[in-house]
Amino acid sequence: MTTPPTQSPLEIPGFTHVYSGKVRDLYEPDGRDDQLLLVASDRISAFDFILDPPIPDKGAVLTQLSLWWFEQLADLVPNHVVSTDVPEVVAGRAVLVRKLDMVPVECVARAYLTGGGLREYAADGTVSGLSLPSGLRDGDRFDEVLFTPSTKAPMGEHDEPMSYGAVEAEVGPELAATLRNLTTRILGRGNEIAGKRGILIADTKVEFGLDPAGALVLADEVLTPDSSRFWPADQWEPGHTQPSFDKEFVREWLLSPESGWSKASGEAPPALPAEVVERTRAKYVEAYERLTGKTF
Ligand code: Q0N
Repeated sequence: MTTPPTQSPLEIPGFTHVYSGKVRDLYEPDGRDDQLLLVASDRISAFDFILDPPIPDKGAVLTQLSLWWFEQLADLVPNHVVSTDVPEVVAGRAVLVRKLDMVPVECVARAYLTGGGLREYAADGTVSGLSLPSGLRDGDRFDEVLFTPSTKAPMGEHDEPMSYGAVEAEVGPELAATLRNLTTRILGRGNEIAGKRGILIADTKVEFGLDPAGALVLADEVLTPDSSRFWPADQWEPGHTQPSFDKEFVREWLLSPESGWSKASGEAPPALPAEVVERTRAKYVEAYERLTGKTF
């Protein structure tokens, strides 16, 4: 099932629109087939809905954060970025990238127990098939970062957990081991850096591709609030759902009586009030500024 984007894609001179995801859009430069323009929109999702209105500057903040992380990770893995010299209409929120042969696995690493990992643990005491000690709580930190891959589901469907053996069968044991190693090291490095700035990164999803020479390259976005769970370190308290760094106000308002919306209704949520939009924008900017030490 694919939910068609509500917004028609932007006209970008010199580029042809090729794909729209929930939050990002892909364009191909006219006259070359070895690059793509990856454009981050200001769209925000919660409870599996794209909300209205968009969050001003979200696309630019997340693009700049991803670029900063690519630099922090450059000694671990090469990345797909070619240039940030992009058309004026998408300045600051787009990157020109190398077109890769994408690896058909969502590479997820988890440093803390929550979300889908917690659901599997509650059901059978494992996370991604690995037996864990009993008594772990929502938000507990693992002794070591786990690799918990999933399938890449089409838009509108949920990614399904994939066993490590299924990854080996899909891409071969050598590439599977490299994906596991790189994905867990990316989250490990992310937490070394973010921890000093008061942010915990509970888990993250990264995507890799192979370049024409067969080298593995980090693609998509990396260690952003859209691909990861960021938690404020000073509020970390295992035993309950941790506050989400970025979407706390959005979720809180949608679930409150003020919104008049019921999650169980299946209806699209109402438009966010200006105050919720502004406070959410401020959280994205805060994450960027705390992590990078730069002013947005
Ligand atoms: C690619 N996706 C999934 C857009 C991004 N460097 C690349 N080369 C070839 N294909 C892709 C990339 C990248 N990045 C990645 N689709 C195509 C991520 N999507 C999700 C939706 O928004």
